[in-house]
Amino acid sequence: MVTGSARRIGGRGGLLLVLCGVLLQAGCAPRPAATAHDTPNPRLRLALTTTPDKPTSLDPTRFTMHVTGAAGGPVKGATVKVGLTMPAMPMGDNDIALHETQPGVYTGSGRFTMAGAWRITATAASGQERTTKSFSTDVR
Ligand SMILES: [Cu+2]
Repeated sequence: MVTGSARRIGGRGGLLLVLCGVLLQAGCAPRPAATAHDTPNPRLRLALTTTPDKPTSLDPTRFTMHVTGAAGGPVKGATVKVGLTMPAMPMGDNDIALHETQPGVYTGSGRFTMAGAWRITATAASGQERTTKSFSTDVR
């Protein structure tokens, strides 16, 4: 008989798996940070993530923008870019065009040129629709 040895595998291991899942979700994607330049458009919604979540100055950062319409579906064929500025000082133009890599998903890479608080100003255009949305991120 071997049934006895199989008891109670799992209890504690299952709890550890749950804790790890919670920690993995606690990343720090760029936070929406509305400015006077923002022009919210319910027919052109923008959601941004960066890779890595917390960018490092001078290393490449990948920008991934999900563009969705009023019904939540992907918006294909849009023109999407992000501009990187620092609220605290002039840093010149740092515009990055994003290219559609999956339906409604636009990606591109660029560099933050110093550590500190940066603003990411995203603009998208599709047909007659336009939108501008600002995000903030802390670069180390
Ligand atoms: Cu600066």
